[in-house]
Amino acid sequence: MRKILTLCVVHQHPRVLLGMKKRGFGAGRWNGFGGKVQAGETIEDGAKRELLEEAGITVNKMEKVGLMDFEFQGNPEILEVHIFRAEDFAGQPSESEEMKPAWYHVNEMPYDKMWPDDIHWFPLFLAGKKFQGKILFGEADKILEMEIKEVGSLV
Ligand code: 6OG
Repeated sequence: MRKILTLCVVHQHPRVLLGMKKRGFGAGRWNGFGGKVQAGETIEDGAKRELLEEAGITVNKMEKVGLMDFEFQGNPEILEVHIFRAEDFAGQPSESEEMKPAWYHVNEMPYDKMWPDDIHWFPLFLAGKKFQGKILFGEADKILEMEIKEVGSLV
């Protein structure tokens, strides 16, 4: 069983826009903005919708830069997360029920308050690379197996 999710990070070098997840899956962690793709929308449109819902900003152009499969031991569901980079946006990032946005300098990423996988792929993201991989998590979201590779293009 696969669940298609989006994750979008606004990158205006040397800063990135992250959001503190206030509730639900990943609550208490900084992350990009995103969520489930709805029936009838493209994955990219889903990412744009989530940016507007969660951060109050509109993005016209984004690029898919990462594709990660996340699996949790004992759970047959695979989270297929499509990771996008956006540079330009319209509007003022603002807090929503789900996320509290903040800018971080790329050298001061709050990795200790992010998903444990992020420290492994964010450097590729920040370097403008494309990447693909899969991670198996165990108890307390500990990484048990990991495979991340840089790729030339993504579908
Ligand atoms: P909702 O269920 O709130 O969307 N997501 C992850 N992000 C990172 N960095 N690492 C993970 O490792 C993740 N698993 C899921 C995808 C969940 C949001 O969280 C992201 C979505 O943006 C396990 O609708």
